[in-house]
Amino acid sequence: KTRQRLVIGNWKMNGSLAANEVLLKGIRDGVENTGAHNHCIIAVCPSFPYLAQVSQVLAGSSVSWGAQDVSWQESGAFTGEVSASMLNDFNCAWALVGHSERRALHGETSEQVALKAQAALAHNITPVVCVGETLQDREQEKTLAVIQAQLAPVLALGEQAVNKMVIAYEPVWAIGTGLTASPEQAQEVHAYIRAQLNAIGAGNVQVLYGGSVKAANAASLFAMADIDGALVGGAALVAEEFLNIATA
Ligand code: G2H
Repeated sequence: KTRQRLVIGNWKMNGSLAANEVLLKGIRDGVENTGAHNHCIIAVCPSFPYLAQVSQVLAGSSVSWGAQDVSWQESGAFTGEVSASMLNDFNCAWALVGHSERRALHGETSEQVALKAQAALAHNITPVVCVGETLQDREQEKTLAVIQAQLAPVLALGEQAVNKMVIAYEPVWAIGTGLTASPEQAQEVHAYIRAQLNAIGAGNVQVLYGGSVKAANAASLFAMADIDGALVGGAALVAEEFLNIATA
């Protein structure tokens, strides 16, 4: 594979100043000691209030950081929202957009997700666009149709934009449940996403897998032709486990 590997920790709504300090130093120092950054790009996405802390602790290290969401608006009367230019102030390299928890719990639509990706790009932040089917979708054999519908407004932004993105495939039934898609199940969807990307001339975009990734299953997932890394939730909250995924 010529595409650079990428492992991103999505901390979700976890952490505290004290706990983050330990975790960040563990990751930062562990990356240097293991040389994990020679294998892949490593990043963490904390909750918004901790971006300042993360940018301080990780400054000058081989670990980058990002946000778990971003507004599609520039500024103004959008209570509770955080803009891409604000993320620039904290040197965020990444912004997750369209995580299934936001789609499910906050009603985010695929059109809104595309707008968020566009807003991130406008501020030189790499959007990590999350897609994935529910268990019901899968049982009704709608997986690929759901992925296609979720990707459509994003792909409509065009080759130039999409080439600056990362896609994350996260089957909803595998998120935080301990259930993981088998490498073959994941690869089938990754290959489909790759074909969609290829069709608009963006075949080299990194496609990450997410959903109960841990050190024990990372290597077999990463061995698949179209899996370029992982978006890691629970296992990203323990430095050693996260590093073992990055070196897998
Ligand atoms: C999927 C993933 C990270 P977890 O949401 O985005 O979380 O690894 O806990 O399933």
